[in-house]
Amino acid sequence: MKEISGDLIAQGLKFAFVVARFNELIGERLLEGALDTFQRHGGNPDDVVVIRVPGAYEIPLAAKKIAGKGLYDAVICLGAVIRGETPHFDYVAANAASGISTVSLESGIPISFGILTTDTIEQAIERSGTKSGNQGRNATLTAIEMASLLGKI
Ligand code: INI
Repeated sequence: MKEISGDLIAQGLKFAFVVARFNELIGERLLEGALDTFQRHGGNPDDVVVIRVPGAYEIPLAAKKIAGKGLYDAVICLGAVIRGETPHFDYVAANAASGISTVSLESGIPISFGILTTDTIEQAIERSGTKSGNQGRNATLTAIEMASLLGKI
């Protein structure tokens, strides 16, 4: 039996981080956790580009453009979509999720989903560096593992 799995070594990997400015406070915490995780796993800050977009809805287009350059091993998408009183949340969250998955399949590189979709700002704070961890870290770890895995398959 042959088994293949990715490792968690970021040394030599080039990553793009696409961050939504909407709910900026949360986005910056996610980015902080993401960059710290990249470096703690051996990644070099010189191998990183950070791209800022207005909101989560715009993330897939920017991810597609940067993935298409062929310069990066993975793209990490970061942001927070927080439910309001209208169905706007559903459209923004659904477009971000399906757009990111489409871009990943089309580009052939890992595009990880580090976008929080929460009912309240408190839930977003909990998932961006307080009691429920930091989704930016998880998304970065996933991207490191997937970039490594794709290199081995
Ligand atoms: N964008 C977000 O990133 N998070 C949100 O919670 C959000 N809400 O709730 O409206 C949001 N809206 C903006 C959207 O992403 C687009 O920037 C806008 O619709 C223009 O295309």
